[in-house]
Amino acid sequence: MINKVLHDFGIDANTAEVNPLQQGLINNTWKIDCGTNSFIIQKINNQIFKNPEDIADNIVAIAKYLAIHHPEYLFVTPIASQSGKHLIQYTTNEYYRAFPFVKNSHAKSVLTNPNQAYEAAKQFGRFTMLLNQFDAASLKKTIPQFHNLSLRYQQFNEALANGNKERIAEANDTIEALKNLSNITTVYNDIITNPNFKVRVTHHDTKISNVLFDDADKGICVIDLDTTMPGYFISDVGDMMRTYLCAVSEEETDFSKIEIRVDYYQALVQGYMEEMKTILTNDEKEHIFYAGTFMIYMQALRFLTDYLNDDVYYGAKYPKHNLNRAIYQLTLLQALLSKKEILQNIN
Ligand code: GN1
Ligand code: MG
Repeated sequence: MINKVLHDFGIDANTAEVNPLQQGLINNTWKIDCGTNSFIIQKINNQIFKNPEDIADNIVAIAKYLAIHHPEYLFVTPIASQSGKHLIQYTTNEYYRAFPFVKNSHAKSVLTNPNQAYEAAKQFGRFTMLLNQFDAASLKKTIPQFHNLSLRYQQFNEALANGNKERIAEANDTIEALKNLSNITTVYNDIITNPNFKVRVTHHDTKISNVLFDDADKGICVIDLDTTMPGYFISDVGDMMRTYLCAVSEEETDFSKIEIRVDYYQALVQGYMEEMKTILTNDEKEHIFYAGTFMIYMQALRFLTDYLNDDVYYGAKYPKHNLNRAIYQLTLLQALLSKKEILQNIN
């Protein structure tokens, strides 16, 4: 299959070296090296992105705007196929696209110093800031209600009512702990009715592997715009907190290793605010710490809901995988909340 895809994007499969990249839980990604040229090929998971054309439309709309208003900004756009398409559909479930590989860049799967948090946060901040005058509401919602915390809480309750009974009993402690934190959802409900919270162009997947770095570890640009759509800044800042502040990955099962690194928090907020401080409203600025609680809580709910629903969304590599992922997020949330006094003064 991949050879056909290469051919359709005008890449010579005979000279190409194809390497799968272990990236993300949803799409499949390959790096293609052809002599001095390299490409990224991705297969879109259209169980989750029900209308992959929407992703391509959003990227084209943003690319056009940036080319006019910020031509100096490096924005990685998909390559057109031989027949001029940015996304090729083969069968009902097979959508592929290609990107040029940015020369002298690398992506990271983990952070090893706070400066990387600063650089990444600056890149995500710059992306939203440069698009401040772009009509965010005109973007297509590639996953409707993606970061709607009320809905995630409701789905959690539905799983408690209709999910796997054995798993519900087994996960009782985690379920109760998450129910006790439902005030995080209450704050979200206030945010969405507050006119001082702006709907902005939001990336919605700000993990470290979605930033390209140069050899000197300076951030170059953001990538993976699949979930870029209208949203609130708390999604992007919060997901950075969720994925940058702890030294061990979300797959860790030794929960005693979960700690919040204050210096990374400081660097993250500094990098983001350097770009965003002039456009964020006061109400938004008062919710920087909240952003972390919001995203970690939502991810805990999503993993646990999936566990109770027999892993239909995320899949599982071993029996308690999604329960462990949920416990990790809950532990991370507790660690974050325990440092609230120190962290909420950083802005
Ligand atoms: C999924 O595929 P990946 O890893 O980029 C998920 C995110 C979750 C993340 C948790 C479309 O992202 O929302 O935060 O897993 N993306 C989708 O690892 O559901
Ligand atoms: Mg992604």
